[in-house]
Amino acid sequence: ILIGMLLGILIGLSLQFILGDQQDIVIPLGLFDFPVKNFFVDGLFNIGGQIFIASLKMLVVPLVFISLVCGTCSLSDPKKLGRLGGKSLFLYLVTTAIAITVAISFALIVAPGEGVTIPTDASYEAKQAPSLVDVIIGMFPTNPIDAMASGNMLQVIVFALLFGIAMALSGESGKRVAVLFDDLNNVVLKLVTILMNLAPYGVFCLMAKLFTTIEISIIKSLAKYFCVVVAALLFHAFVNYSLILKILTGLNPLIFLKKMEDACMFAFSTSSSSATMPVTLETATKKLGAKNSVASFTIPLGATINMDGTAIMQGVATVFIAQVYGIDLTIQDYLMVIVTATLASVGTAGVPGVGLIMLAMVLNQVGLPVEGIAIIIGVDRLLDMTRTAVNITGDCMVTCVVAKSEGELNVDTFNDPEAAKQLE
Ligand code: DAS
Repeated sequence: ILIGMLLGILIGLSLQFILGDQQDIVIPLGLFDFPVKNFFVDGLFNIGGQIFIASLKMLVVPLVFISLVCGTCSLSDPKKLGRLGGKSLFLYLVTTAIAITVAISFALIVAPGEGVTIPTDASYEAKQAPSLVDVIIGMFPTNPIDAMASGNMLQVIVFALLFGIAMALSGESGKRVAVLFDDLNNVVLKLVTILMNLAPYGVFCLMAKLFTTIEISIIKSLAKYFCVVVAALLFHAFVNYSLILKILTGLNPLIFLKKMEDACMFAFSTSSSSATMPVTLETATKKLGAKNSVASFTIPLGATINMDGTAIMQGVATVFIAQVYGIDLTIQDYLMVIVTATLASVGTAGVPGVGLIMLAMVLNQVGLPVEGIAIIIGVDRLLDMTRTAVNITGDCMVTCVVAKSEGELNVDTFNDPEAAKQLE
């Protein structure tokens, strides 16, 4: 997968360099002219990349529903579900608050917005995100089939939990259905493994297309902003997660980070926590040793509401935009940013392009001009890839902490470097 990704980036950048300002390279072949970019980038790479993402997203709803039903009905004590929910929600919110605090601190130290001129055409139409109340009410599906068809993950999670609890309380019938769901879970996990074989090619196509077309030059004008976000992301993933994991579980953070490699490459290539979820779930159970009864709940929940990487972008972007517009924010404003961004990650669960929608909410909260988003949107695509990798790493870290605290993590599997190597 790593080779596929690097090769794709290399080919994409080379094509971009060869193309220069031309729209396409045409090779005359006598009978017809062969359009290189059109055929490879808009054709082959585009089709390959979209099919790969579609194949991952195709798995998300069946995998989450079946594994969560299996996980929930296997919980011997339904009260345990309350503990799992409480612990994971608490940890998800705390790590997001830590993330944005780190981001604001880094941005205040480096001051990336100083001296950046406001482009005259800065305009950005903020899409409205649902309110927290709407999200909480909206978590309960009126039609579970519609929730699955539309990929409303919070509703799928709630229905799966309720169905699993009902199965656990249904005596013999519940036991018979549980056997069926266990078999279904094995089949869907086999499908995930089959699709992993596509990964190197799919990742190659996604990277080749992206790096042929992405505006690398824009990074220069926003270099400080870009570097501060990446530095905060790396700090949060390598330092904060390592400290929390070590302190709360005693597990070796280096082993954890090494085992997160594949899932992070998927997240980086797809820029989507939900598309990466099948790989994240496999990583949490097969590589990190968390039992399905925990991971089947914490991973889908995390992919939906836990976005530390996104919160980091929001923290830096808020300080950056305030500096560009010469607006001084008070300590109260920054505390408001931390609370708003932390709660917004729940409020914008699973919304596409969630990072910028949440950022508009945060900027509004502290009276900053939302059109400031237009200044940073040019580098957002590259940052989205990196922060999505941090988002899913946070999901797995919390899963390890919750599983370990419930005695549902197999430490031998966690420490075994060979565990699930075949997942690649
Ligand atoms: N791409 C989002 C995700 O899937 C993150 C973001 O938009 O910031 O996690």
